[in-house]
Amino acid sequence: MAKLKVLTFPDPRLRKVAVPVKKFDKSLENITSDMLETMYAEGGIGLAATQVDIHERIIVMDLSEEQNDPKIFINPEYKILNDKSLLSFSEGCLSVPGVNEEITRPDSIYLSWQDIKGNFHEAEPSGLLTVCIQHEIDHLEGKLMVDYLSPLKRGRIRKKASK
Ligand code: GNR
Ligand code: NI
Repeated sequence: MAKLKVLTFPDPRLRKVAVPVKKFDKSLENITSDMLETMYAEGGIGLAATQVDIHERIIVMDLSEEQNDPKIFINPEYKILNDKSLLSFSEGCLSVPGVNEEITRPDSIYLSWQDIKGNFHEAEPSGLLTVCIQHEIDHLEGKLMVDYLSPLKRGRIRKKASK
């Protein structure tokens, strides 16, 4: 196991689009294990591979209070079921340290993914999981929470980060 370095905004590597995982092998197990170690060490509730400069469609998450319920999502995809059902949540990001901003996202989604063995799963999540999975899938698409903010706010955050 190894703790990995988390890239921070405005690092251009955070803008890369991740490719699907094709091989469900020991190397994938090692990556997810390192990602979980990194997420726990940094105090995050989720982490996308993009954030540790691995550009494959891998997400780890732990939404439990005790931080003892690790979840792995490989090749996750979602569809918005009802674009009128929205949820506002104060989001933070390990790649945008020190920033917490209210972001509004669709609350009603259909989610599919593969597990570490390559088996397929689907769910209709609600609450924090819908917020977090959309935040993480954004990372895999090279998108960051700052992209939802006004250009003025984004500029201020960039300025602060470059000091
Ligand atoms: O630790 C994190 N907390 C969080 C809070 C609200 C919405 C999303 C998140 S994810 C974030 C960790 C992170 O940056 N994942 O990409
Ligand atoms: Ni993030």
